[in-house]
Amino acid sequence: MTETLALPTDDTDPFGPEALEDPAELHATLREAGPVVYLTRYGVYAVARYKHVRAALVDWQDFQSAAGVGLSNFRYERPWRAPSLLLEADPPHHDAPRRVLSGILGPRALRRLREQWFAVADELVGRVLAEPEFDAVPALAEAFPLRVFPDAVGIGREGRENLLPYGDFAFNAFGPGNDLVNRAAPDVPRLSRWVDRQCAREALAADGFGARIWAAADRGDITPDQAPLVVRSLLTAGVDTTVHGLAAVLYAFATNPGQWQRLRERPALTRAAFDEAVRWQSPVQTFFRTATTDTRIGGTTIPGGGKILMFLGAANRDPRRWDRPDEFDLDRDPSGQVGFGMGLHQCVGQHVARLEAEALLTALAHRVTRFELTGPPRRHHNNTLRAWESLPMRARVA
Ligand code: OVM
Repeated sequence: MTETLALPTDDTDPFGPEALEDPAELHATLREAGPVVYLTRYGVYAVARYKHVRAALVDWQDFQSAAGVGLSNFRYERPWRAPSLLLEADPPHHDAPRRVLSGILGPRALRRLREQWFAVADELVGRVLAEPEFDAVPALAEAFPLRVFPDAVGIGREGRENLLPYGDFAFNAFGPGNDLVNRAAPDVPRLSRWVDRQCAREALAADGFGARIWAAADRGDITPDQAPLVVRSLLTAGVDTTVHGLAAVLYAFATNPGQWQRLRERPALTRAAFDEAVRWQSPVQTFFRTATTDTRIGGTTIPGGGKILMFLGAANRDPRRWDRPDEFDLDRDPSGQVGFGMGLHQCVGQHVARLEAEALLTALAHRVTRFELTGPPRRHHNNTLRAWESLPMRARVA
């Protein structure tokens, strides 16, 4: 006889203010309870151990994205906007847009931006460090991506203040319709109209990521009606993610001055430092999948159409996979962390994010000997992002 263990359940709201403020306790509870835990509040299946999160991420056949990667199940509910051709699609439809964007955002294609982004970072850091104290969220984590990324996409100057609120809403919209979603809802039609207008060929500069997406349509690599939606993916996923990734690494160094010293001694650690910060903070905390058909995870059968909530942040601190998981440590090898996902849908913009981090950290390492928090850091709550509102800091300069 096959032994069947009762499926553990949990009634915590992972999108409630307590869990968003500090998810560590919930993560530990879910990891300890078993490979799969039924979340009674939303009727979804939580996966928090590294092994099973990773397995779900790479198994796109059994865990589809086309029914949405948020709580909403597109089999039964109408999404708030036309689904993303990348994020909310499965093979074969997913593949042509993915191939096009992978080329445009790949390491080879980014080489032309490197020198300029390092110069912009240097100039920005020089200006910020002229003040003895600053808030690293607006002054660095927001300012740097907003200086380089919209220009790289090739959108106009007007309305760029819409980018962060739009991204914040898109990441909130993967969760339940709670206060975070409802408070922003009145602005969404206006924000969406603005974003959609930026995706048109005429709105985009001749030499940016956006124009390259349209050029791919001209070549027939994607269709002309796909091009604006691929541009929209850049504008949705490319700003808030990097802002909070950079905030994570700045927070990591402000609270681990010995690690900053190590980085300054060995600049080659810069790239691993960003990956370790992404592991440690997991700026993207969660994504859902939908069971394509009845599918087993660690002895539990997920019914076809059931939603699986993958806790990337919990997997990235699973003690079964990581030694001293709660420590930010440049000596560890962070590769294998799932903060960028894994498999077919793994973050297509990760090379852009890494380049931004390398430029900013390099500029800071040239001047700053030590960061110190000067007040309490404050979180910004979002249904998907582990985000920051404020990181008040002082930087000691060489
Ligand atoms: C998209 C997209 C991709 C990744 C994350 C994301 C809002 C959106 O293709 O629009 O979050």
